Amino acid sequence: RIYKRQMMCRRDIDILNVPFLAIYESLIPPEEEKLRQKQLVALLEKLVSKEWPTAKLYLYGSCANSFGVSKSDIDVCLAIEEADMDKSKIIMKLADILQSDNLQNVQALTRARVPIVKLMDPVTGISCDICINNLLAVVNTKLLRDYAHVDVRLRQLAFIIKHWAKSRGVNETYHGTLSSYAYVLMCIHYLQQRRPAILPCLQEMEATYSVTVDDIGCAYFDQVEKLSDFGRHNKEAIAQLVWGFFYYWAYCHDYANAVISVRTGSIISKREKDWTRRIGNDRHLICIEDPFETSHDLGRVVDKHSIKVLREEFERAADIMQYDPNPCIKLFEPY
Ligand code: 3AT
Ligand code: MG
Repeated sequence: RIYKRQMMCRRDIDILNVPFLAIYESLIPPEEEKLRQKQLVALLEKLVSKEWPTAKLYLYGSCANSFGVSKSDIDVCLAIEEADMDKSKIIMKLADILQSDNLQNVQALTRARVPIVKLMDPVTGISCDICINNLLAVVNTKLLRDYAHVDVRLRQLAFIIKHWAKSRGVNETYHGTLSSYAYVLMCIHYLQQRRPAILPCLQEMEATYSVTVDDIGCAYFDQVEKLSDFGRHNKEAIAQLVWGFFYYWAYCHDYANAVISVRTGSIISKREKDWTRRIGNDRHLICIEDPFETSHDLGRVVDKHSIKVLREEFERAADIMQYDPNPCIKLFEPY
């Protein structure tokens, strides 16, 4: 299946920038929404600090990585040093504290893979998940946000790809498809390997930011304001990039042997990572290396059935981009 089809010249591709940019713009959260999120976080901070004065709250995920579309839930991490208390006890206690205030539907999910408190702000309708000490997620959130500041085309592409994935039902890890986080990494990788490159590899550059979280060293160049003209030699615009992205995942990626690695800015081999066979539930049918937790394959949720669904969706999207006179409608058609 690899290299099955030539990516044909589509002379009208640049006409499609207008509708794609319009979709991108329509997904950007309005300032007012951002303000309400901040107010909710300020309220949570006030309540938490009464019980744990030294604890800190961090936003992570799409509300902080700049890939959040309008009306997203917010993800919050409570950083707390309570050596004598296990996570589920902290979760129960946190739920207790929040319950007593004006918040609605406060639920402690202590048995989930990642224990969280879920709640909703009745004023704004914003839903919020709070986890404990998941600081790697806070750091990978910063990495994604820093990449977004290098070139605006990343944010445009990732919004379109996330919107497509949600419309087509392939953004559901519990059904064996990929997380939003995985899709954003796929976009970063795609823009790193364009020639000329649109994004650099920040982790291969001299580190200006360095932290150790859960014994994992996280270091990279984060002075991204100095890189604002990095991609200037590449003139590809959004429609071309969307097309190229789908074409890459439909017809160019070597699923049998390749791992995409934002950390190195390149492809590495499955053999090198020992991801060639199934271990437990990890099948490694599509391999996306986490930039910091390098033993973690974000494609591990994908199974024999869902890999087929995913690849068919990539092919469908690539073919629509190639042949459909008005791809913006069909591409996002609900599945
Ligand atoms: P949505 O807009 O909510 O769909 P999101 O960016 O919030 O997108 P997720 O809900 O998938 O993305 O995940 C929230 C954050 O949690 C994103 C990332 O910082 C972290 N995260 C998610 N999945 C993983 C993972 N498998 N490994 C490490 N960090 C992860
Ligand atoms: Mg989220």
